[in-house]
Amino acid sequence: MHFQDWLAACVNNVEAALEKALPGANEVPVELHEAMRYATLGGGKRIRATLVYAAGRAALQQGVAIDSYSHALDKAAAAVELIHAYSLIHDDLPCMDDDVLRRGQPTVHVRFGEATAMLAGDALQPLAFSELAQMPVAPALVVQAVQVLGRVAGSLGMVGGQAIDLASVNQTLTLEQLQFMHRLKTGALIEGSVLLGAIVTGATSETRRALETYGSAIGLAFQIVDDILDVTVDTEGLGKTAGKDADENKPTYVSIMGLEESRDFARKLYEVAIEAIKPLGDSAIRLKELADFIIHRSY
Ligand code: GRG
Repeated sequence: MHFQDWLAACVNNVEAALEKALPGANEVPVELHEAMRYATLGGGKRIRATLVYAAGRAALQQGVAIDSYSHALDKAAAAVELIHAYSLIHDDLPCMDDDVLRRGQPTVHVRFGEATAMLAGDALQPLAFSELAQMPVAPALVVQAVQVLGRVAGSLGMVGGQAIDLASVNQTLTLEQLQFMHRLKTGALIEGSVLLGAIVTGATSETRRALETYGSAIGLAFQIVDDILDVTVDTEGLGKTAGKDADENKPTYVSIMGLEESRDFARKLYEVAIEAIKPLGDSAIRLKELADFIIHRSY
């Protein structure tokens, strides 16, 4: 199957899983559920979900069919997208980045009001863990998955990175400080997505270590590419930088390293990621293609 077809199939699968996981739009409290659905089903590249599927495939023991894990992978993929959707809702709030557009549409607080937006984000988070709890795999693997998602989404991961990011407005950061912040804010959930896929299909500890290296490198590369796109591509239509935006006063890779060095750094991280998965051979082909996609994306 060509990469684009595989990607489209992953997106379909996770969107069907999200549709199943989310309460219906007519379920009370209606406005809260509408807001949760609006935030979660309204597009997005679904990179984190596709990393779950790709890592699950790469970690599969020889001779085992991926089909026996597809339901569990759907649930893990939905879980990371639910956490991602909640983080975007909260990140867009007036008390954070105060953005009015996301994925080309009004942000959740603009459409539903601040209180509902906050609650929608709050409600998406436990739903993610509930999805993991329903994965049809050995209970010990469910426990590991819950522990990993808790770690990467919490104060030592994404939320911690966001706290450092907010504190860095109008501050001068060193490259090391910027990197630490992004490893937590953006990188942790991306690395966690890779790990969840690996846990679901029962990766050996050696494979898990390889995938950790891949996930950590590609997670940081994703953020660097994001910073590069912010200055090289007009993303207004995608709502990335629309409206009053605290981002203007935040340090980025491009502001600290310059454009060309940022590109070089992203390429180096790509090479680290590719090197890490080489021992996994053909089973890691989708991870290789996703790394290419992340590095070369234009949106
Ligand atoms: C508020 C708890 C909390 C956390 C927010 C991830 C994050 C932390 C904020 C997102 C803000 C942002 C624009 C970060 C830059 C990198 C990034 C995560 C971009 C958005 O992810 P994509 O490009 O989005 O995967 P799509 O729309 O494709 O899902």
